[in-house]
Amino acid sequence: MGQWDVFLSPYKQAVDELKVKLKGIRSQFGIVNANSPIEFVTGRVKPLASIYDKSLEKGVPFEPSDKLAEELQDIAGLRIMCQFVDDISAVTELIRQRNDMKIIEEKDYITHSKPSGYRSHHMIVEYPVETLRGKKIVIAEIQIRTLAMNFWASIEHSLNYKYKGVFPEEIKNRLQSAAEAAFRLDEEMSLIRSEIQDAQTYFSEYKEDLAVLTNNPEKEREK
Ligand code: 0O2
Ligand code: 0O2
Repeated sequence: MGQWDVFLSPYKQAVDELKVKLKGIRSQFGIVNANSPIEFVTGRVKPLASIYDKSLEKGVPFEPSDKLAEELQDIAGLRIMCQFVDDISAVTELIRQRNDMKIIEEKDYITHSKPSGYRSHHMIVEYPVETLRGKKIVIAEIQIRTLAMNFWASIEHSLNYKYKGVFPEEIKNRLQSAAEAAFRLDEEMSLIRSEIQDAQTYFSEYKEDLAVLTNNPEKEREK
């Protein structure tokens, strides 16, 4: 195993464990027939090429070290997608109440969006993983955002990669107006939130009833 593999292995473990735990929140809402504030969860260990880019940006030597672990807080990254803006504070509250991770910083890019137009709530947490050499505390970044915020951020991220952060004026303006459109979409959806949630509850119950009728107990639990 190379030095990087050894360095990154607790991060991989943290991402795997946190993904299961955060997806678990969604399942628990399903079991009690409540609308989950979590739509879906993704996670990744930052690829080495991105670690390299970020270490250059931050002026930290590109080597597996405590310094790098301290400076790059998103080597382990989790992303929680929500349907509605209000779900974001519900999710952050659920995370604040947990005993299995310690929040060390929060960044509210929703009240104060970034100049690019980026919106999201970030939580930097310390999460302990058990390794062969004992307990290791890993720093992880949890990004919480709506589906609309996620759509904008994914598109902007790919364009950023192409233009290396220096966008032509035309693209920059388009991205700004797309960010405003995503903001308005979130607002519009919030206004019909209860209508949407009623429909979703109705559909879940319908699926459950149908599962009972067709005698498929496995499907009955799938919510
Ligand atoms: P399902 O039932 O397929 O939705 P892995 O690392 O491969 O073991 P995972 O979770 O499969 O773990 O991969 P990843 O990339 O971390 O997370 C992807 C999850 O997000 C998958 O769910 C995708 O289905 C889900 N996902 C991605 N985009 C969307 C989206 O736009 N809407 C919804 N609802 N889900 C999305 P699962 O966990 O595989 O389950
Ligand atoms: P990836 O994996 O490519 O997404 P700081 O040290 O606080 O000054 P830092 O460490 O860059 O700044 O943290 P920040 O800005 O709070 O969060 C960084 C991550 O948030 C990024 O990770 C993105 O995932 C996301 N992000 C922040 N700003 C933007 C933005 O303008 N557009 C998009 N699309 N995403 C953004 P990376 O490093 O890009 O890694």
